[in-house]
Amino acid sequence: MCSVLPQRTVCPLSGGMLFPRESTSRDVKHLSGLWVFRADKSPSRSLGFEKAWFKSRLSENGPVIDMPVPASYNDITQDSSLRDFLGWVWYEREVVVPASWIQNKEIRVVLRVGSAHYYSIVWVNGVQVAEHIGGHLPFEAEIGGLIRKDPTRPCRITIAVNNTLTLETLPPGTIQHMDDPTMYPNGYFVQNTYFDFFNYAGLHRPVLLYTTPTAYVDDITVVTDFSDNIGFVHYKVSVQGAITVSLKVTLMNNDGECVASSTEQEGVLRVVDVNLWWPYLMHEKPAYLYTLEVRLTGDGEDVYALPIGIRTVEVTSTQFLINNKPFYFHGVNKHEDSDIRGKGLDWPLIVKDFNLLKWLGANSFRTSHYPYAEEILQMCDRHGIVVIDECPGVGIKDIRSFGNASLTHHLDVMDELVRRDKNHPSVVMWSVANEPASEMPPAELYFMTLIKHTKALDPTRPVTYITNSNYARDKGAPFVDIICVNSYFSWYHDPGHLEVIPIQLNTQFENWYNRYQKPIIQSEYGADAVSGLHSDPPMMFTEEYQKVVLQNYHNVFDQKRKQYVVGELIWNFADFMTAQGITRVMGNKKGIFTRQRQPKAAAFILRERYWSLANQTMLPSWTKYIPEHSVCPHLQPRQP
Ligand code: GCB
Repeated sequence: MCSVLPQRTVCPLSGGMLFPRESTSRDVKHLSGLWVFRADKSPSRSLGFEKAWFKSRLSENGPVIDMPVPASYNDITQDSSLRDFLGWVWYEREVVVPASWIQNKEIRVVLRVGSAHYYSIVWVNGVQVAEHIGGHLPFEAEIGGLIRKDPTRPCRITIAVNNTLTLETLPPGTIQHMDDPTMYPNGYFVQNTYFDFFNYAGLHRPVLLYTTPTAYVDDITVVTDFSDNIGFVHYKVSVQGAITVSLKVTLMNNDGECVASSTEQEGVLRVVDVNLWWPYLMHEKPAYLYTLEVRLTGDGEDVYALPIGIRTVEVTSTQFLINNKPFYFHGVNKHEDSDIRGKGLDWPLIVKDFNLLKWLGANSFRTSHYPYAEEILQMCDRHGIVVIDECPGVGIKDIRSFGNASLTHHLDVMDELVRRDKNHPSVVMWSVANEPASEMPPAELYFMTLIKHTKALDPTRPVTYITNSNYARDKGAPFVDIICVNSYFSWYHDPGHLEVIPIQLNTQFENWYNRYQKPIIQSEYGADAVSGLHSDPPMMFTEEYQKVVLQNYHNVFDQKRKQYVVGELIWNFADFMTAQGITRVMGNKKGIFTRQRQPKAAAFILRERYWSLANQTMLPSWTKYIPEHSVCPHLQPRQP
């Protein structure tokens, strides 16, 4: 058995992106709620800059409306021109900052934006403090100095967000101007995208202020390993603002007891009788988390407590191993998507989705097609849901999106993604793209560079991209650790012909495996079903057809998972919104749940299957577990 991921090194640090947490030395002030909002509907879309809307209150230079944050702005009003708006929108919020933050000059005040889609500029009291490209990752600015300049004023935060995509953004898009006056109104333009979800925009994740002392813990990187019953936590702490660094690192178990400690900035903690982090349904105590507390002393005290899980990930030519045991992905692909909120973070929805995942017996998901909120990954850590973490490299179809500017941005996005998510035990693999035109000649150098770069950032996790191209012409496959393949037999190919699935799926697997000898995940498969539409014999778009597509795929998975298929991820967990088009009926209907999270017939098929798979793949030592969510007596785990 040869491992392709033998190294256990800590990746280099340069500027951290630790999730803001309260501690004895840090405060967090959430700015969720109502913000003031205006879309710049001027023909050039640049009136806001010409009139410097950031210099005074937005309400002083034109009409404003209420806008909830976090949320996409598109579905909040009855105005279709706002739903389909292209260009700059302006958000504003005034905050009263605690006096202690102003008075104590030894405090850093940091403004953090969880996600602003797509391109954004931030001002505080009229002064630009940040600019960020990319819609799915956080960015920050230190604003203490600015707000101390005039402590009597509230702190006015203005954020301008632009959803325009270009051939060099991730995802890419193009703006098309329609100049024929006999066909289109004057100045008419539309945005073309090459991906299948609505390009929701706005402040999608929490915006907040947090404090740290001026000497502070800037970043922590953790890599874990174990041998027999000893766990190893390799860690490295990056400190900023301190002349001399003096710190204490304490690892606590989930009863709060210290199990290892050190005073070094970098080192290895040894954990006797380690509790490993196991995926949901693989072990009777899944998702065990320790807390790594870093306490900086000396120039001032800073405390940061990072939840960590001790686990390993490896890939062989036929298996995916977690803690040296074969792991089979039985899970879903998701979207951040719901009624009214669009892509806005919504706790009721998040908790509901996790309850549904557990009901389903799913042990994993892919963050199709962009990084999800950190809050969601924290839930995965806590519940043992394994994650394939995907960057927003979706819809790379045009040869001009393989140029240097695109690649440079793609590398930057991977830096940001790995920096943000490197310490999550639930994240077991990076996906650098979804269905790029990987048969085009420039794809070879592009993906070689991208994958090598990602592996250098994090040598401990496998790297892949999701393909739907022909196995023989795919240029990037030699560089990935795992083949992830999407296919829609009897849907986009041979529509209506369910009988072709077994032979075509078998051929797909054999071709890919024989050529590359790498494990394979069926990273997407499925069929649209409009909830409540029925026909027997099954016809396309009915619940019965979706169900039978799944069953046909499952029969082949059951043969191939004995060999080299290591996972199956249904497309999709829930129905989701797309751009309007003749193949979409109020969005994509391949969900096994509706957009409102009600099950279609396929959900019950999948639930039976996933619990049955869990029953077959859990660890032999785990014999007394009765799945509390399962109502199917024949799916109980095997007895001793
Ligand atoms: C795919 C894409 C996904 C689409 C799906 C579909 O291959 O990766 O974004 O939504 O097919 O339903 O067409």
